[in-house]
Amino acid sequence: MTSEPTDTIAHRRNTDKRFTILCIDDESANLKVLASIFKADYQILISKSAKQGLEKAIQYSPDLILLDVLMPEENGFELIVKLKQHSELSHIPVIFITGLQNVDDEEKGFKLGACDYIQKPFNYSIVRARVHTHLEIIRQRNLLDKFAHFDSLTELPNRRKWENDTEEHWNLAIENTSSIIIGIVDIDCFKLYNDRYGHQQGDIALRKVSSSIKRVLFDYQGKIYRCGGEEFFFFLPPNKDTEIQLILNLCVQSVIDLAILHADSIATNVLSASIGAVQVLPSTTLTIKDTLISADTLLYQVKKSTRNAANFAELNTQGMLINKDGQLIL
Ligand code: GH3
Ligand code: MG
Ligand code: MG
Repeated sequence: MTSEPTDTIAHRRNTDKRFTILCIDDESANLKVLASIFKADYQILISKSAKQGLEKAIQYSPDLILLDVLMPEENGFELIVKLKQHSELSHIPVIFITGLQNVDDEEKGFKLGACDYIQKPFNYSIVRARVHTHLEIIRQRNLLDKFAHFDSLTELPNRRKWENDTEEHWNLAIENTSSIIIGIVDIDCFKLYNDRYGHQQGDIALRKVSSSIKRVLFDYQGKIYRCGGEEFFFFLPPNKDTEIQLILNLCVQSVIDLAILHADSIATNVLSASIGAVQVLPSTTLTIKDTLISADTLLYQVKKSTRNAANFAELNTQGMLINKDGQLIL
């Protein structure tokens, strides 16, 4: 075992307390060494058995797992199989740390899904360098994921994320026989706003409008996505019709409360937004697309009348829109 190297610039740059490493080893001395190597840089969790390790992985969802191969009861090979089969844990990189010198064991570790294999006794610098390398890959993967799923102007999740999430929500709602609310927000007379105040001011307004609606929806466990230029899709969990209308009115009001002057608006004298939303009981006979078309129909009605308002209705299992008075909307 070599002595701990002095701190280097490269090492300091890699320090990131947001990362959590779970170390699983039946020998306390090994856990102590691993903790001492990483505790200045990362959050460290330790487990003395595979069983406890799995529990901690589920509870804390670490960024990286350092796993001993030889442990009594359940060994590291058995645990990695469970980790890779677990939908919430399978993405977590696992590095085996082992006293086994056998090439076949190393090959087995990789075949089971390990991303690296480090032999004991540890060389501090090598363990540290390898862990840093894997965390750097995770950092870059997270960044790519962020770019792929977030809109840089508003910092809201984007259409791609919406498509992933709606499908998940939709299938879960079918499983639980529970309804969901899907809606569309569209800024009123935004072309006229850009024309009068310039595109740059338009961008600033877009950011303000989206974050004000995001805040309201967040209070009711809702989530908003930027799915077009000045168009946003959102979810809300199921609720009483009167409560939903109230939440949607709060969203509309939150935009008015920003008091962004819009002298050319035909709706009012400040920037405003219109909303169309439907509550639906997802089933195999309806699709997310049908629901969005219905929300768009409701939005279009607002745009044709006052703008600066929210129009809400139920979409029944036959795909018909029914308003709060029980009347069919065409
Ligand atoms: P309506 O009330 O009927 O929705 O009218 P509108 O003018 O808002 O609708 P329209 O679809 O005619 O125009 C949308 C405008 O939104 C046009 C486009 O320049 C503007 N827009 C879209 N994306 C952005 C953006 O990222 N930044 C800015 N500043 N403007 C955008
Ligand atoms: Mg618009
Ligand atoms: Mg539009």
